[in-house]
Amino acid sequence: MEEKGKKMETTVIHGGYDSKEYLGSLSIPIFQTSTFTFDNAEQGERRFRGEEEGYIYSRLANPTVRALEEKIASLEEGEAGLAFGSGMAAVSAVLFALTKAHDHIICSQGIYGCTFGLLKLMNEKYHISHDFCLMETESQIKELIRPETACIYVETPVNPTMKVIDLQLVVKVAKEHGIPVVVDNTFASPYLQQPLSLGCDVVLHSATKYICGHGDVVAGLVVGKKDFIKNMAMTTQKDIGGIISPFDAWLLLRGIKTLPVRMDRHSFNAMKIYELLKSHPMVQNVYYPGDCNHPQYLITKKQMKQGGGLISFEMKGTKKDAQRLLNDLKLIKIAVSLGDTETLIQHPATMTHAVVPTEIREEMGITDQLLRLSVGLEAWEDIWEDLHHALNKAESSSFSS
Ligand code: LCS
Repeated sequence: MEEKGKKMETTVIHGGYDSKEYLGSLSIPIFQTSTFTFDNAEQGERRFRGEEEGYIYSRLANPTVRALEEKIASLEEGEAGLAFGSGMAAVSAVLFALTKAHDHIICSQGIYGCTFGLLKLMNEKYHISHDFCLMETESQIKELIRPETACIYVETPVNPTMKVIDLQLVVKVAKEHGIPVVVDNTFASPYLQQPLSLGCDVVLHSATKYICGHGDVVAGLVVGKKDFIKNMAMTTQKDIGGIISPFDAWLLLRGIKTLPVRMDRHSFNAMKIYELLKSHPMVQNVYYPGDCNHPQYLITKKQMKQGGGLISFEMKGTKKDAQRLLNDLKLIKIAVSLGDTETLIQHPATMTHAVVPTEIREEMGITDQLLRLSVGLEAWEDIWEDLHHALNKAESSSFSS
């Protein structure tokens, strides 16, 4: 394709699409169709047998969706991509593709709440067990490896604690034992981090977040080796069926074009807000991977282009104080999800990670005072004004009480 060897800023715009194939249409058409007609019965048979290239039915493949899959594969520098109707459809399709009953998964300590729920379900229904691992040293990972360990699953930066995991360290141990490494790259996006280029085997996204960027689609994406993706397409995607609609694929293709511009601005705004948050007397701790005081800053520097748009911070006081801060905000919206143009804030202990039992949640570092801020694309001064006002209100009420 003409974008081969080009920079990411060019690939997001031109990658995976050739307008010549679509009557010169600059923007890819939305193939809003459930099925595709065959010229005759024999052609239908050949397509089903895989003897002839061509579309059959939109759960199997669709041209708009295919363009998205090619785009994400080129952005992640992988061989092939697959699109899903949600990030969780992508996570579950990957985990079910890599495991069988009685297998074992090693997982980063700290993952999205529903991924935690999925691991629990897999254990209860299919005896596919898991161990959480800090993944700070090789030996921490090595001591958990068993003959039936089927994959190592890593989220970095971790939702919502913003811990960063050294992917090269994980890959080194995994390769020694022939275990595939799966990375949830949702928080970084391919613009800031490319796990496949660090030796990981599969990368996935909740495309609902930065890939979409505008808060109007729920979707998931997976990139990996051709054979693995082909196998998933024919099994855990085709037969479980968590596909994306052509219109949502088109919205993602549109959003992706501005991914680098948005990520630069998200990161710039987040750094500004981080600097201000850390000096406010009502803030106990702030976690932002782009800051040189972050405990894993050297890893961030090695594997991420910038710190990204997410910050988590602990308020002084109690759960009630954290909730009151949310209620005192005006511009910043109280909502789960992240990576949108709007700045969003949520309380992980009672929202995204409410399903995680308290004891495990605390081990993950999710306290009752922790808040997660997805810094949007508004002027940082306006975002700060809103936060500052609410923090000052919290400070004055803490003095008066
Ligand atoms: N992986 C990560 C890291 C996520 O943050 C999420 C969703 C998913 C997978 C699942 O993606 P979905 O099915 O929602 O597209 N995270 C959310 C969050 O932090 N707030 O709301 C959803």
